[in-house]
Amino acid sequence: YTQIFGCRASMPISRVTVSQSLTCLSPKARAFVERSVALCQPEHVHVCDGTDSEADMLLKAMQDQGTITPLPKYQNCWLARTDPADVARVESRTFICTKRERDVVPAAKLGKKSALGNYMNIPTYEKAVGDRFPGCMRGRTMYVIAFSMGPVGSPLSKMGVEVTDSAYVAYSMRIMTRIGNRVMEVMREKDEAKVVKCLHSTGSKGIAGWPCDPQRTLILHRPSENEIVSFGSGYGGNSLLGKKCFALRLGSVLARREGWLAEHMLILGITDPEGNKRYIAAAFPSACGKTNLAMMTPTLPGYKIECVGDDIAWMKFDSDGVLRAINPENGFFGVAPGTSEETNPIAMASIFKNTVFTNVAETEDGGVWWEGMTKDPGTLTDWKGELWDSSSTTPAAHPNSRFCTPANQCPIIDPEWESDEGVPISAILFGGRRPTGVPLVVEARNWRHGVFMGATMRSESTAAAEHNTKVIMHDPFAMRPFFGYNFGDYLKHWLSMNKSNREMPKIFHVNWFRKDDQGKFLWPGYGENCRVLDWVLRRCDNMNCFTETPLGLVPSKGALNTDGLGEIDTDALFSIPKDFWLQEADAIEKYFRDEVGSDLPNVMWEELDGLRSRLLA
Ligand code: GTP
Ligand code: SPV
Ligand code: MN
Repeated sequence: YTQIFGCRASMPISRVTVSQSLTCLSPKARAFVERSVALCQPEHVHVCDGTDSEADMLLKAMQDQGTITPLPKYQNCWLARTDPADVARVESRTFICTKRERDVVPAAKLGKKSALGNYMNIPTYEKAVGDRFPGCMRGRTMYVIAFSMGPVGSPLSKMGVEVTDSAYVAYSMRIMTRIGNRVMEVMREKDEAKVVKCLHSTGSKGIAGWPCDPQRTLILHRPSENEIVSFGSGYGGNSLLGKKCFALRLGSVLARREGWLAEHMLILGITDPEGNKRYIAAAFPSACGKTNLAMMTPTLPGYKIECVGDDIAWMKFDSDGVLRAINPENGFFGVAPGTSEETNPIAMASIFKNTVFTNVAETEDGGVWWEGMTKDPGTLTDWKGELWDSSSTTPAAHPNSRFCTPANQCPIIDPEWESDEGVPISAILFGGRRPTGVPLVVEARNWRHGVFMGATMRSESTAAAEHNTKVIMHDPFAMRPFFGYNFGDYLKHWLSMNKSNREMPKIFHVNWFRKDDQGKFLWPGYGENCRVLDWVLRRCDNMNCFTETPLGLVPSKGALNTDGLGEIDTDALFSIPKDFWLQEADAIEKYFRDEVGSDLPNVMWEELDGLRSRLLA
């Protein structure tokens, strides 16, 4: 055994027991598994077939080791409590590894800490793997999960193989991706050179409770090898490697190479009162409302919303020039706090069977609870396993606690959600949490202005990553933690999408989170957001219902349907404070200069000039 991931591997596969012959894997996937076995030296290899009995085996393994407990109030629901140090993505330990730093980090930041690309060179990568993985699965089971991102066999889908020592990861991958024998079959038949290789270990010597090693956590991506290596964390985006690591970081690299888009976006279908159906994609940063919008119950009569996906969109222009989108995922890994019958009844109707809850609180009758779910939960066991009641001063559920639920349980899952060719996208929304200054909705003047809107997105930080103070952060395209390559090149790629023979979607910026002087939301949000979508659709029909502002087009007076909403301060919702926006323009200039530099396409500078001159006109 020679090199794997750049370090010496030693143990031959013949020394481990294997659940089913590795010949079920395609030759390249099999070689990857054999190299991983040699490196990690597990005692047993389990190749996941996707059957129900396998699910039972994984659940039993997790219960035996104390990772999950049953939730008897519901059908086949489970509660996992993580180590308190392993509760979210760790951006500071997440790297893209390439030969040239410039492939990852924009020119302005070469050799310095960049906010837009975390770079690691190849020797450091090889040393990091060599320090962590040899023998890391000794005495334990390695699970092998062949998975498809997107409908199995669709031309828009991609496949991967994840090896992991975590039963929680194996079980969650069954929900979040399409796995098992049928995927392996397609993998054997198709061009398997592109199969993404994912190596994961919790990095824990033991298996009791929640195995992890936060001090040594690393999440590494090697685009040139189609490889992801993750160590030390069992949580969500750190360990379910199909999700952020593959579908966004490696995905964005593949998308650029192959001429499509891999984005942190929900996809929804919306039918208007005339029966006209369109699809909208929307990028909001983590914990900023994608799942809620994707499952929204519209308050305007005659509207119907259906859900294609709540987190990731892969989009490609077809031969007719129509932008087609698929949801590469198979489940929802959604934020629990704030989810209730009032805010998201559709999620509530989806999640109380076949679901793994992570870091929520448990009720006395074996159910779950989180902040915002109901008024009076009584006495609870909080996410850390301690007694909790309404006098407690800490949250019962972790702010980034989540449900992991099969997408097909969603009562409004779109009939086309698994279509091979994807759904046609009419509009793209960008948005974030902006407590001040930013209007409810603004339409971009054209594609390049829309790209500028995406590039200049900012949002209040949330609990979905390790940031702990509430600051307004730049988060271009809601992709800041997920770019797989140089952001300047990413912008050029987006600009290059605009071709004359294509039906370019209209682009909008939305903000559900503007507050008044008392800190109260100016807009009710949730189901009422359909009023904004109603205006968006009329704009997609090119109706004359807008006025021009320095920021772009906003609804003309009375064009936003606010019937029956009660008191809404639309002036405050749409005001464009000049001083605020001149400062915003300065902040954008500084960001472009300090973070991107000469990699920024000139068009972005022109758009910034345009914004400033419109503000000063
Ligand atoms: P990730 O899964 O981390 O990518 O998050 P997400 O973008 O899917 O966010 P999600 O829909 O789970 O919402 C996160 C938080 O925002 C929840 O606490 C919601 O209650 C809150 N939220 C969502 N939509 C709205 C809205 O329209 N108005 C207000 N005020 N809050 C909202
Ligand atoms: C996000 O943080 O955007 C998520 C959760 O969707 S995670 O899967 O942990 O990335
Ligand atoms: Mn997300």
